Amino acid sequence: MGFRKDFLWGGAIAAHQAEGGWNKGGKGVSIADVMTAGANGVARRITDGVLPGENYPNHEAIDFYGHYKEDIALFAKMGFKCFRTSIAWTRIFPNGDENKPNEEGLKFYDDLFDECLKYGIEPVVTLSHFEMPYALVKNYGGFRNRQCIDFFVRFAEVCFRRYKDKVKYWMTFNEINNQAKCQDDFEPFTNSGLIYQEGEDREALMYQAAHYELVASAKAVQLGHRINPQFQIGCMIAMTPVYPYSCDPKDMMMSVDAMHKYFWFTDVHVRGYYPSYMMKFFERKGYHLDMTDEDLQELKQGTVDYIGFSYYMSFATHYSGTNPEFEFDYKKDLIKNQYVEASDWGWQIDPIGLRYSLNWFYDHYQLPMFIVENGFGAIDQLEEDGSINDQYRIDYLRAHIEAMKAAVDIDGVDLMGYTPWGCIDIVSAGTGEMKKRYGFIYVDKDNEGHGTLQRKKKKSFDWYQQVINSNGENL
Ligand code: P53
Repeated sequence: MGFRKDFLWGGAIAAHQAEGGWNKGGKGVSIADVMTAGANGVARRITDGVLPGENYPNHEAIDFYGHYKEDIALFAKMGFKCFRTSIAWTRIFPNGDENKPNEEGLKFYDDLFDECLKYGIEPVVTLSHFEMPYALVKNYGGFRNRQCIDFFVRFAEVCFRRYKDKVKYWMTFNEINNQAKCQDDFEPFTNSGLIYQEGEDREALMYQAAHYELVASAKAVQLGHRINPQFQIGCMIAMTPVYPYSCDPKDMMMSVDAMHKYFWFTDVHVRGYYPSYMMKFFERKGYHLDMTDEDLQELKQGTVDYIGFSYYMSFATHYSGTNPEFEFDYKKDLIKNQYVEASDWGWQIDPIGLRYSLNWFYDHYQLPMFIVENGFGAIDQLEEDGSINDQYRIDYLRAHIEAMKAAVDIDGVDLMGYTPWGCIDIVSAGTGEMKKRYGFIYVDKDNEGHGTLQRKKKKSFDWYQQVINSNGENL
């Protein structure tokens, strides 16, 4: 009973939210470098390149670029078995379309992974985590352009070859399904580098970009397995289950369609083909996507080894009485769940939803799963004696680990590991804030960018150390 003996306890970050050093070591401008700071309810703006006078929180972030040795030593102290981060694409290919990689960028990740391995910490690496080269957006239109498949695959190949003896666990595209929210500007940009023109069919464009990414992912998976057959290459899905608001069969069908629209991506990654409901949907909509026979072949041959996913919250949907086809529209059909509480940012807290999600994935796909993000974004208070008593974070994580345990012990799902998000405080992806903190380690920096960048353990640091130490028994 309990978690596997080799359970991968760790923590997760992404390059653009932590590293800073946005123009150091030959790095190019990424899409995260042109996003301003927002706030709760205030969207981050996407500027046309890096403009003077704007506040770009990712430019310095927490300077993990300069502090990684100190930070990894702290992770080792907590007992991390693994550490998830991403490789900033622009450190390797500053503009995305070069033929030769940037050696200084490659060297940085050699050092970073060596530092992890020195402590027996297994690197878990995402290739594309909201940080594609901005030049690919400007010059190619991002993933609306088929050429981006080749650019991504070249990037993946360089990383696989260079780190083949240092990194075993990989993921291709972070939260590839976020862009299902295609009527917003943020997700299609962060996922795919899409900037919509006036009058464009946002939905059709998003499906096209997602298709190219799925092909790029499948090609990378095949290549990775050739380079090192030991590689475990996963997909990465943002799992936010959508419950029916009531047992009204109409609400249930809304939930079915919502789950289709959010999670068909997983079908393609795992099974290697589009589910029939999506083919019918494209037909009904009259979408003629650029999807060649060769693409479909690639998808079939490049299926993933495991399902990596993030879990923060759940949603609920109801039938509004206006769409007899039960066609889910995230702008209209989501509803507040009265049975659960929410964070200060309105994220509904639902640990049982994690058990449900593990079951849902396992029922559908029977693949090993890796929870590569989970956590509680909150405002932390520095007490007068310098301590940070983040009991609320401990409570959140404990409840979620208990749910994982139930899924393993009672339901028998196959769970490989758990890497809570933002194991050290970093810049929020959604809002660009520093004050939305997830870490076991506090970083002295505020929303305006002031602070010493000094690191400090929170109460949750010792708690998580004890969780890892007991393989999840001592919560
Ligand atoms: P922040 C939306 C919904 C669920 C997860 O998010 C999301 C998002 C996008 O904001 O993103 C993931 O920082 C993502 C991370 C991100 C983390 O969740 O907005 O993979 O990069 O930081 C938390 O609180």
